[in-house]
Amino acid sequence: MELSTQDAVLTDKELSKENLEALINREVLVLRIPGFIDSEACRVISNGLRNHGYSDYLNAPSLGRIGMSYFETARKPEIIEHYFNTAIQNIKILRSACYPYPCPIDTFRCVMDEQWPAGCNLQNLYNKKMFVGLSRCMKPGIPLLAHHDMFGRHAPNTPETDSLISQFGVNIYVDVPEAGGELAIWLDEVTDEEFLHRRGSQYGMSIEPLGEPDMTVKPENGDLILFNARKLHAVLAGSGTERLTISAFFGYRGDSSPLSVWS
Ligand SMILES: O=C(O)CCC(=O)C(=O)O
Ligand SMILES: [Fe+2]
Repeated sequence: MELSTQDAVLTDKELSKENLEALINREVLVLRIPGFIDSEACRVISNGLRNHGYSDYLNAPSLGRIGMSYFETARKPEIIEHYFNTAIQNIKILRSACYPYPCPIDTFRCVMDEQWPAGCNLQNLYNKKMFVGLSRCMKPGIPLLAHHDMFGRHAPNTPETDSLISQFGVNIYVDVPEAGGELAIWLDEVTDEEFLHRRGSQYGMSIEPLGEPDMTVKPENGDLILFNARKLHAVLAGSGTERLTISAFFGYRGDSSPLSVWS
């Protein structure tokens, strides 16, 4: 394990119970596994994703995605229904876009299950399976606005969100621009009420007024990066090429409970 206390990034060769605990116990802010997928897999998978094609988020203009984020449902019953109706189909779409490589989020789910004593499951909600493995495409010059990720906002008063102790962002970087595209993190944790107030009518907060981020991580192709999604975070604009990732969240509900994954 190689730990730089200055920026609180733990870089390791593989996911393990120990490095997951370091992240969960807030000893580190970011856990990075370089080479989670190799460069040939990155090339084949990014071609497969591009060939499938991206469509825009329902509520975040100019941000492309394959699959759907539960964040897009915005508590609207018809969109929630659509999310669940397409969840398994979207998992299969991701798999076929990655073929002949395994979809890296499937591999991630297996490794999490292998390493965490209580295992790791696909998240259930309203007695239905959620989707996992959202692929995002960010165009050059356009940042992902600052936000935190709160499952509870989108599914309030459910046992699945009430039991959540913490929520982590998971990203596998399949094609990242040479310049820009950093994951920026601020140490602040704001209440969801404050966040919703400060973001106004945008899906997130503008980055500049927040001042310098407390840390930035520049992802490399093939990296798996996990971080505390309750911290304010953003993606800085990249230059030249699109930035392609496959993403998820994982939830922690105590040492003897299974971890869970969803998008
Ligand atoms: O693409 C990234 O580096 C992070 C995106 C993000 O906001 C998330 O995964 O929660
Ligand atoms: Fe996020």
